[in-house]
Amino acid sequence: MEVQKVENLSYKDFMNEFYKPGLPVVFKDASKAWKARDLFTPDYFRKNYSDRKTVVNEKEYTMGELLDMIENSSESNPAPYPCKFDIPSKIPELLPLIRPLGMNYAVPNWFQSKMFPSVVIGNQTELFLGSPGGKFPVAHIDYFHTNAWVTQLYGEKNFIVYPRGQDEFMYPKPNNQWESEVNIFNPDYEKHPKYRNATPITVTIKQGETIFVPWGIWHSAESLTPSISVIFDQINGSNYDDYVNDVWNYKKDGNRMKALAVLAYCRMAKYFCKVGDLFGSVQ
Ligand SMILES: O=C(O)CCC(=O)C(=O)O
Ligand SMILES: [Fe+2]
Repeated sequence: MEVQKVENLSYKDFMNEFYKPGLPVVFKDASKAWKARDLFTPDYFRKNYSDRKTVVNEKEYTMGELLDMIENSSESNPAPYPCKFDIPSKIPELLPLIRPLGMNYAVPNWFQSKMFPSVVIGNQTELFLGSPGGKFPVAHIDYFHTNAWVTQLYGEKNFIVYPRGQDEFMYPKPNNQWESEVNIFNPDYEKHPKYRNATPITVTIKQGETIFVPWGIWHSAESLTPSISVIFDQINGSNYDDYVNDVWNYKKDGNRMKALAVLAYCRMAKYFCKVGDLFGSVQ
């Protein structure tokens, strides 16, 4: 498997060639739907949002502090990665700049439906800041069977994806099946001999490009330069039942009544979202 880069792909061809078979793909031009394209730079965030705060590795930083760290980081001494800001709660001013969120490809997305509040479980719209050598801490499958869309708005990042069917080579953690025990950037083959059979595919996501990471695909990432990305999640009729099942498994051992109420709500919402799809209401 290789990750193709496409341009001017029709929605129909995307659905048939990549979405339905669950293959990752890089769009060279999807982000032209967003005002954020060519606007997001470290200087833009320093000028406008220097005071916004987020927590990285349990420590609170301002955007300005993080940008300083990123500017001064080197491959051998990288700033922490990823530095994430939840866009709706921390920098809501960015929302109009990343509309339509799905760039006319990540549709339908039931997380965008009025049936779901933006804070619903598994739904994230985040700004990621990184610097050269900044590696995602763990190879993983995204929680809750969501599809992920990662748009590189400044700088470059390597994305590492694995073809489906390589779970046994990835050594899922016994206490967390979504995360790999293998340090894929420096594998220990004595400890994880089957990882030799894994076939990681690395693709460089350049400024303006977007990678679609279908649910269930092992992946990780590494920034190559100072880097700004926007990441959001997608659910719809194709992964919704798995999503609901994951939400149930996550919640069932807590407050049982609450978990049952969430389950009932999710099941009911499915029918409203399906009807919405018929009318193309979710963009
Ligand atoms: O762009 C990246 O660093 C990878 C992010 C990712 O895979 C995630 O947040 O789940
Ligand atoms: Fe991920």
